[in-house]
Amino acid sequence: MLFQKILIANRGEIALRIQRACRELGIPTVAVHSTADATAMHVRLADESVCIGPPAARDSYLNMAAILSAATITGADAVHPGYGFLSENASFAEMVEAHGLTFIGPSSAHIRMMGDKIAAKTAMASLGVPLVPGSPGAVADLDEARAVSARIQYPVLIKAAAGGGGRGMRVAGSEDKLEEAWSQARTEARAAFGNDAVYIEKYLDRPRHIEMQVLADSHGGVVHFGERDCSLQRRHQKVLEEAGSPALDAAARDALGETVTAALMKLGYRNAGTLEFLYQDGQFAFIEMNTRLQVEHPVTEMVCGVDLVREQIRIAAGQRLGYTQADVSFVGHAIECRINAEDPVTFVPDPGRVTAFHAPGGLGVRVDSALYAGYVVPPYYDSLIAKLIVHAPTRAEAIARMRRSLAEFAVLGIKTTLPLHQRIIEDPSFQAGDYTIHWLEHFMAAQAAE
Ligand code: MV4
Repeated sequence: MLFQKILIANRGEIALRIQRACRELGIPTVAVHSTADATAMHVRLADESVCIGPPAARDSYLNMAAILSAATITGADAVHPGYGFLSENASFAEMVEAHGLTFIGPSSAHIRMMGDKIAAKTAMASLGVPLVPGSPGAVADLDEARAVSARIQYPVLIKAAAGGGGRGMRVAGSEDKLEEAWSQARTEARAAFGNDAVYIEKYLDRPRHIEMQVLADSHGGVVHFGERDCSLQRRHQKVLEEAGSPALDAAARDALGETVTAALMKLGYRNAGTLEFLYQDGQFAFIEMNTRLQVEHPVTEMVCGVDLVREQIRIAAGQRLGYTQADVSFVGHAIECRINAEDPVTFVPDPGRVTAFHAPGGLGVRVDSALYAGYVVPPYYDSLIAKLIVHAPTRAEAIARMRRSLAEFAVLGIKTTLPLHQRIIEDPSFQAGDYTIHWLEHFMAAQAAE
């Protein structure tokens, strides 16, 4: 018996994704919802549901006391946090365990460690994971910033220790720009995180964002599931992801995979984790680790044939992975398009009533969504409304499958980013796999100029 009942502390497509894994394992689920989500699909499909507060996330999906009360009154014995919201909140993981429940994720100590980007880098460096050249830890003052920058050479990037997702970062192209970048980064870090600790790295000007998916059990078993290329993003919001990366071959994947699994084994890490790397000129450099299930996990599931959420639940219940790296194989290519309720040109959110909904299907097509015809997309939360994932034997066939799936997809009544994806996949340099983290910005600017 894995668990009696799992409370899913999330909403939307990821709440459904977790429910599906629970149902296949025979585990009843409890949905939680805000008053704005009373008619949401994740509530309709759950075995039980509890209203945890008003629409604003801080009063509902971030309300730890309400969520723990919901778990207690329904007799849940485990909590899956999904992504976002409380998924990387170490205090929440601690509180879940203090209530005698199992947190389906890593230990609170590892969540806390990776939440501090300096601690994460220090740990990874000591475990043999390559880093970007930079300061060995926090940089105390402008004099030290000057010394570090002179050593690693300009341009440099000042980053907030409590940051991530791009907040509190400033580039300095030369020494005369350092003082301004330094004070801006400190001020922004203090305002955004209440913590003005910063560190410095060599600024890489045209990297790809490549991340490695790992699972670790509580018996020392650690396996990786290859990489995802998440370079196509806008303002630190990912737009389209692929597994594998068009830039890596099997040998490069195996080598990086070996490095990360060895590191996480030594660290005693448990459950799902993703290590983020910048990749430029054939070199990998670790930047951050995410201690949660990620939005883009389906592309990995498609090429590896693994149910990552099922594995998270089994690991949390103390089970062994039951397979080794040699049992993991990578078949074909997968692409995910994130469909948001947004204007496809300006990215301004466009919540409202979905008047018609038709999802594509057929061989190698997966749609993760909580949408239905008549649903009103609320304005209070993230604008992701669906993930369209395709899998095919080759990347070219995956692109062809994505093209025909996007053409089948109908979401009426609100603006969506479907047309943006249709333009991206027709672009020759996308088709060639020739892109960096800056590609989408340039693509959007070129489209606007046309
Ligand atoms: C960098 C970088 C270039 N050089 N670090 C942005 C968010 C955070 N996760 C790390 N980020 C970056 N770190 C060095 N040394 C460029 C970025 C970056 C970026 C990274 C991944 C995906 C998209 C990005 C968009 C802009 C900047």
